[in-house]
Amino acid sequence: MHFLVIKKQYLFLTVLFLAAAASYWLLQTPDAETVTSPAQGDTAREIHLVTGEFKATTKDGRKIESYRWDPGAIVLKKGEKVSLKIYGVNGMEHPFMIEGTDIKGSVKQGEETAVPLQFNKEGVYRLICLTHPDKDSNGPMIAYIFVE
Ligand SMILES: [Cu+2]
Repeated sequence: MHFLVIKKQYLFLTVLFLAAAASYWLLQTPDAETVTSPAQGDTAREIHLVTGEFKATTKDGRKIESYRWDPGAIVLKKGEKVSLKIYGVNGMEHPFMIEGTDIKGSVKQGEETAVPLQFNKEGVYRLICLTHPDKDSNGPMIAYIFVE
C-alpha cells in the first residue's frame, strides 16, 4: 500500500514535468505571422476607410441619420508608417482633424484622401469629422486610432 502511494507521487511528478516541458516548448515556438503584419522598412502600410451613413425612420415618422468612418477603429504600432486612405462614399464633404496632432484634411464624395500617419507616442487618437462630431450633428463621426 505504501509503495503504491509513492508510485502515484512519481506519476504526478512525471505529469507535472511533461506539462512544464510542453509549456516551455509552446513558449519557444515563434508566433504565427498575421496576414496584416506591418510593412517592413520605409514602405507605409495602407489602411482603408470609407465614409458611410446610417439612415432610419422612427415609428412616428421621423427621419434620423448618422455619418460614420468605417471601420471605426484602427490599430497602429508606435513609430509605424501608415498611409490612411479614406474614400468618400456618403456625404458631400467631411472636413476632419486628428485630436492631439496637427493633422487636418477633408474627404470629398467620390474622392480618396491619403493621410500619412506616424505616431511616436502610444495612446488613443480620435479622427473627428468637424461637420458631424456628435449625434446632434448627424454623427458621431469619430474613428479611434489605437497606437500601441
Ligand atoms: Cu462627416
